[in-house]
Amino acid sequence: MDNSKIADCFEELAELLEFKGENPFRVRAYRNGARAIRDLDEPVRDILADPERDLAAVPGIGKTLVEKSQVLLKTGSLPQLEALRKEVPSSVLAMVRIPGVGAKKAAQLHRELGIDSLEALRKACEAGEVHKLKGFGAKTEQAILEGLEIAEAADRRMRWADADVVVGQLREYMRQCAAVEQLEFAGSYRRGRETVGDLDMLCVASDRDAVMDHLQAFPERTETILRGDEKKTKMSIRVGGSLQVDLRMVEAEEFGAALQYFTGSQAHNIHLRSIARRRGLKINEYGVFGEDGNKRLAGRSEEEVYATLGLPLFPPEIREDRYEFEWADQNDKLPLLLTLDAIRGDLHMHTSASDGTATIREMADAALERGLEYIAITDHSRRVSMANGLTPARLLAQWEELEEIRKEYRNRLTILKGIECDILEAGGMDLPDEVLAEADWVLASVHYGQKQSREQITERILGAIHNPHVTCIAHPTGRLINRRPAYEVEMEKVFAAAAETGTLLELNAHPARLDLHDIHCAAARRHGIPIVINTDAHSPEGLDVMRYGVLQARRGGLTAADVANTRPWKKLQALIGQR
Ligand code: DGT
Ligand code: CA
Ligand code: CA
Ligand code: ZN
Repeated sequence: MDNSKIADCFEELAELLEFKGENPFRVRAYRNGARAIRDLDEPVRDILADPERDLAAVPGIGKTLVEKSQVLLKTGSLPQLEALRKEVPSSVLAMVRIPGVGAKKAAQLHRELGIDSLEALRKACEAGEVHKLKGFGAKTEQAILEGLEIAEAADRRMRWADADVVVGQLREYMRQCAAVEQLEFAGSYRRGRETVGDLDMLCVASDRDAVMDHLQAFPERTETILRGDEKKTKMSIRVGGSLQVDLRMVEAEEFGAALQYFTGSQAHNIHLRSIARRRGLKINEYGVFGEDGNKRLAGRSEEEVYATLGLPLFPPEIREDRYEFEWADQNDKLPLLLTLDAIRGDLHMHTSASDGTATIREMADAALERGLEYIAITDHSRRVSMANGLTPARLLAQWEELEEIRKEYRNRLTILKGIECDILEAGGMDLPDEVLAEADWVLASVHYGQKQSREQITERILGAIHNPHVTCIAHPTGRLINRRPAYEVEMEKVFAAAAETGTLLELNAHPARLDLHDIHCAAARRHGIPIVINTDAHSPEGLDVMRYGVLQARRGGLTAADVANTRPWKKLQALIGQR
């Protein structure tokens, strides 16, 4: 059993216990433990097997989790988990994931209406049975219906970062097949879309049967949906019980055309076809052809396919027919999109002072290892009591400690005094202005009252933007991909106020958040608002999610100049100083 499977078990345990109404701190302990194990860079098995080492010394992992990990490794299951699974069927648990339901309401729906699946819940809502329950109402019923859409979409589409794990395994595995000559993943995965419906794998091979046999033996394969027609061009399998992978076999001289076609998007392809037609050419997955349809003018490489149409090689991330063709029209060269190596700092991370697992020094060392020049320590403020948020006194004490640590890192890493300060439900900041005034970097964020009305939540966020001590709004819309919708905040007003006051907006790089999303990034760019891409790390390894943020920023058409934390800290400080 590998780390991610162990983490899955603890995550599920947390969910089941939450459903049962268990103590929230215990639930949180399992969640934190799951996260810590997922982030470990060596197998739990190895740590446990080494008598010199202590798994409980890993922050976030307590004694109970160590014992349960031992049981999992030895027996492959947990009696407590098995019992809970019997008690709470997974179809019932699926309700917990619906925004607007949560553990308590799900339990009530199950108990009082006997609802045991998403489908049954939809029917009950549509029949108007749900709003009659105590504690529910017409508004809740409506929210559940909307939440159902998200829950059902989550069944169909996987987050990019999860699909990327499968891609990594498949790349490694397919490399072991001698018949493979060229292999690439196309589709929404290659475009870096935040969720992926299925994977599209293209392959040039000396022996198609050998490649298909090899794929058939992929250890994570759970089903073969289809295998080969006469021409042996297609195969589809399912991996891990959920993600479909389509394999397409192509010839080397059409590889570029196929890669272009299957990368899409469909809208991009349709636009491309109309450009080809205007030039008297034909384009399809086999190549670019003259009008008579016989002579292949391009096909081997994508670059050649685009060049034949008089177009640049568009980065896959912007092939959505949003602005790429306009860009190509207006510029000799496309703007260079942001790359990971341009990021110099990370301005959102937590330590063990709130709900992180590591100390300031450990986070600083991890940042140095990743080549960063500066970081901000931004623990939660007191309102987030579940995460042990900081009171003014504790924050000031942290900053005193930080002054000392700074000296050790001088000339190597700039460590900023920061805070992730909650925007209170009634409006206003969770910490007094005179405390915020002492910070180098103030993130403001909403964690409570996320379901407030459009007016209320927009007013709250605008209030934070107008607070002169607030430098940046963290995860501005609050959405969790496949999990929770955005606040009803009016983003146009947020953009206008941010542009007016010089407040920065975050692109939170956590793969479940990616907030702001690509379209909002493009809008911020139009408003001239610098974006800050942050990891929101809760552990040293949490700093590695930066790449997901960069991918989303590229989809939004952002260049290094549009992203504030590509600047050295002194320049970024000057930018903030203008507000
Ligand atoms: P997904 O899988 O839903 O996340 O999204 P995609 O974009 O990967 O879509 P998929 O897997 O259905 O097809 C891969 C690409 O193949 C798609 O982006 C564009 C191309 N394609 C598929 N069907 C059509 C079509 O009917 N017309 C055109 N022009 N292109 C298509
Ligand atoms: Ca696809
Ligand atoms: Ca597909
Ligand atoms: Zn945070």
